[in-house]
Amino acid sequence: MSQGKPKFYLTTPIYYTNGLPHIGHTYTTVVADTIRRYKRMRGYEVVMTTGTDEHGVNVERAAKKAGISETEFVAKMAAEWRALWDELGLAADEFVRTTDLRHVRTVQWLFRLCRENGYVYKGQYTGQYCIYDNAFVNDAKPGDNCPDCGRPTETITEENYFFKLSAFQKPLLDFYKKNPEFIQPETRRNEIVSFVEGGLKDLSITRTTIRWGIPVPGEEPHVFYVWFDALTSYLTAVGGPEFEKRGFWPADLHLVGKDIIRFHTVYWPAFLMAAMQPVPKQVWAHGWFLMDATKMSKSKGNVVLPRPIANMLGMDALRYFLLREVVFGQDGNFSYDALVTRYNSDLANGLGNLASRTAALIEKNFGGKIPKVTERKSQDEALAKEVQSAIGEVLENYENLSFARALETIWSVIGSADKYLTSEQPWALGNSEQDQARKAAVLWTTAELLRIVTVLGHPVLPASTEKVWALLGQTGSPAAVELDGLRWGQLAPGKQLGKAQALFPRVDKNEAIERIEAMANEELNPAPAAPAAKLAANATLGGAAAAPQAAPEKIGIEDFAKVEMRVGQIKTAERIVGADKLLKLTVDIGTEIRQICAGIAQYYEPEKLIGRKVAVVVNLAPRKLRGVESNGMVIAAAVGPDGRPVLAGFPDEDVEIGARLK
Ligand code: ME8
Repeated sequence: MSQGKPKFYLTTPIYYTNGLPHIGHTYTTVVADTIRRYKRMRGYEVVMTTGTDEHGVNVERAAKKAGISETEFVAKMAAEWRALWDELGLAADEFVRTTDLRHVRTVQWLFRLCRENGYVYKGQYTGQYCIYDNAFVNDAKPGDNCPDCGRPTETITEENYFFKLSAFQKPLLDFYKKNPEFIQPETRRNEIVSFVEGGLKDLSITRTTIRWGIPVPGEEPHVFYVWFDALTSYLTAVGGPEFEKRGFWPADLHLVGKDIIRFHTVYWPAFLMAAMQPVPKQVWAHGWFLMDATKMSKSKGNVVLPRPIANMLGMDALRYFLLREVVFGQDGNFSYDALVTRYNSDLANGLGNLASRTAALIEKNFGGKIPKVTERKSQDEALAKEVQSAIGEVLENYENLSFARALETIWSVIGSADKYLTSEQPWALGNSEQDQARKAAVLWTTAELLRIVTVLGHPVLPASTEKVWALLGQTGSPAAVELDGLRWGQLAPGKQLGKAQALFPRVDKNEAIERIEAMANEELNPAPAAPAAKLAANATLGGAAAAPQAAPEKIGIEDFAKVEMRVGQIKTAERIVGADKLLKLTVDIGTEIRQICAGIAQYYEPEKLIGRKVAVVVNLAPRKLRGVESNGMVIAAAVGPDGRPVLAGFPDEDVEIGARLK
């Protein structure tokens, strides 16, 4: 079994259940998943945890709004988070929900220890509280907004249990000094050290104004303050009070966004010191993915969702982009344009092209069997040397969580292989013995390079490297290769290549972006289930064999009446940069002027549309197309096999603008 293997425990934050995962949450989880895979390939027994942070006033409110109990609400949300991570192949070993009984016990245990050791007392607290971030805002006055989210704070006075954080200023500073690796990256470390040097105030860790929380035993109505509860989940995941049995505590690595570093590097070690329990070894705070230079939030309408990207380009493409685009630790901008550009250049033209080209050449020249090398030239040796030294570099970069650099190195090796093929031109060689020998040397060298790239790239590109692995005729999975034993020269000749398969089909940038955005719109503004779909679902539930669908389901007049269509007049029309198919229109619908995007740019000249009367669906939820808000829809017929749009209109009558279509 796994006895004797060194252990490695890493965590993602446990995410709030009042929203669904966006690209920011996906980022941290992708990083954790990549480290998990990498550490396994280096011989570690790894536990990675994630989970959901389910208590607090936000959940109380959201459940009330949804008209269900908190328990039901969080169960639903936790199931959605878990399902999405599964769908995206981000497989944590443990998933902690803060409503789990095992977690409730751990929190109560940790509190008892802190209290027994004299670090907890009862007091009155009055302060400004941000209900959105579940945190008191230090030094805020009534009327102030929350510095994090900008929303108004509320004044709260209540009896709380306090944690004597002030007693930990010196122990924490000593700890940071003795463990310079504890806070990463360096800049964050400096920030935290000066924050702690500035003095620490005691911290309220219970609430009586909130109902939805873990009860403080024997002290009801006190429930735990959200951070005392949430941080403890890291211990829950690996055994709670009995953590010693599993042997994974203290955690090797807490991965967090920079927004929550203080909680992890000040409060958390202090709680553990107070309870006289081991303190984690490292907290790594990465930067934010920004959209249009601001942090994503649903209220700003600028969230990027992971599922549509994974559906369109594959999850590996998203993983690659997130890790390659931004230096780990710094902020970065997310853009669909950059994503698809990288996909086409690095994955389709880079790795994908090298793999299919190499396989096709081996197929053609050696019947699909990896050739045997009989003689080497200096350029073969040079490439071998480059790859061998890249192995060391990549491992070192993974070890330091320098993902972008690890990938840069791997891709520079891919680039060298392309150059090597171009200069050696194995396709131009003939059938003489000498030419055959040269072809064998060149193609073995390229295949060996590809094998090493596949193994090195596996932690980041788990699904597609499995495919390349099979294509190279290798058995098992690259995940089973021990990175420490990876060397140039291990590719055995004579192996039969696997079947060719599309790895990263090239995509048309504009089309791909439009499709991703359409899927994202659908996910953010789901259409209510159509009666037909509901009926079909019922039939299946009833156990009847799925009957072939006959004519489309008829809808009642009341369903039709839900669609509000009006006569509108186009006031302005212009093309949208980067979106060949879309026109941005402003349309007068009688009561207001609306901005509407229409997919008609390839068939209508914008200038000729001005003044034209069109049929408009006016009660469609607003959505963004290629980043441009569209508030309504212009009706067109789809004509011919290409679905050429022909605008519906009113040529014969002088209809009034705003008239309703019935
Ligand atoms: O803070 N860019 O949960 P949360 C990069 N429950 N990462 C981002 C991001 C962005 N734009 N947005 C979110 C909580 N993240 C608490 C944590 S832990 C004991 C309790 C990631 O749902 C990043 O890791 O607000 C950030 O720290 C985390 O999601 C916040 O998730």
